[in-house]
Amino acid sequence: MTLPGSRSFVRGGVVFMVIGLLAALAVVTACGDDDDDDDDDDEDETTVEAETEEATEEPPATEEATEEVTETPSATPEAEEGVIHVRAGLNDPEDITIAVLEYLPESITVAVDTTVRWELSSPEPHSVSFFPEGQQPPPPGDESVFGPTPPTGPFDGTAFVNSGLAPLGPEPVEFDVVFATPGTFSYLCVIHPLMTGTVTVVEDEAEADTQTDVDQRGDDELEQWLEDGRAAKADLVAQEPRSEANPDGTTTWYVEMGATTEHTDILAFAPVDAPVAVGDTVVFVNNSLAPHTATFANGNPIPPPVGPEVAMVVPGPSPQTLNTTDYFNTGLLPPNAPPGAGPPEAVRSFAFVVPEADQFVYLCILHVPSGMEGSITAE
Ligand SMILES: [Cu+2]
Repeated sequence: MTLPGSRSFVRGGVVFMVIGLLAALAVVTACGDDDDDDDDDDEDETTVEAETEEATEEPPATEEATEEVTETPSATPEAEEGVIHVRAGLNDPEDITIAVLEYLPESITVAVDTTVRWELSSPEPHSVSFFPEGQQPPPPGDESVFGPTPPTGPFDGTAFVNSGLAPLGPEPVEFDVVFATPGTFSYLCVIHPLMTGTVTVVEDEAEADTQTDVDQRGDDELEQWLEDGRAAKADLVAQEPRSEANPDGTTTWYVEMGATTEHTDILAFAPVDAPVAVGDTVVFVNNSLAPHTATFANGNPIPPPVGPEVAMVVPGPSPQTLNTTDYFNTGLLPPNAPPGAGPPEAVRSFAFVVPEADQFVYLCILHVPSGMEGSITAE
């Protein structure tokens, strides 16, 4: 390949593939975990021994262990003095392509001097970003706020504080902010504009949420968002692909790229379960509220989800004729945002002519860690 910057492209691709593999492993591990591991270092010997004895005396039955794997992960079960845990989004443990774009719960009330600890877990990254009053956040996707700006002391609402986009690998990331000043502070995710939360800080500890309150509300909200997301995924998958007959006898097929509900992104292409023939055209259309790519790697390295290669249109603008050896990338097809009033469909679309009977496999560079991939088989 003779892409500009192809050296970093290859290196990034290799790293990304490794990360992807680790992410897959991490998901499997995380689902089977009981969330105790993170706290082991902090526990005294007595607790560890007690737990070990318990584990030895009561080995979990196989059936129970299997159930645990499909259970929705909940926040750290053990309450810690002065620390409140909040989950920053998560992917549906039963269907990784459904990303919940909410803090769980959205709003919390804490006492002065509480540490709020956000847990950012893979694969869909998020941020916890506080902008001082009067400072507008940049538009979603602005890479200048992808890096972290940790707090330099207790938070009082006057400084910009940002976890940065995380995790960019498989390991969950924790982000702590100590709240020292009463008030209500809003925060958001720099890539998901609808993902917002508030922390209300009160003097009176009796008015503050306990960890149990926070977990319960988080679980209740999560259940609702998952229900919405799973319904939207079912709709996307069940859709008959839109098609048009062309004057020359070929057909143009349309592939929906993802879907969006108020609180979730569906990171999947609508399947093209249709008799695509040699000579037909397949048009990828983004009607969702997230940017996506349609990328045919054909064995070439896939660039990392953050960086200039994502937006690189290869080998050139729409339409292109596919083959099974070259790298094709639509670049970032913009979202239909604001909802239903985004750029014209032509701007959110990219057409490929299918020249031969074969299977053509594609993915979205941004969202392949969340399983966004598909294929077209032409006969
Ligand atoms: Cu995508």
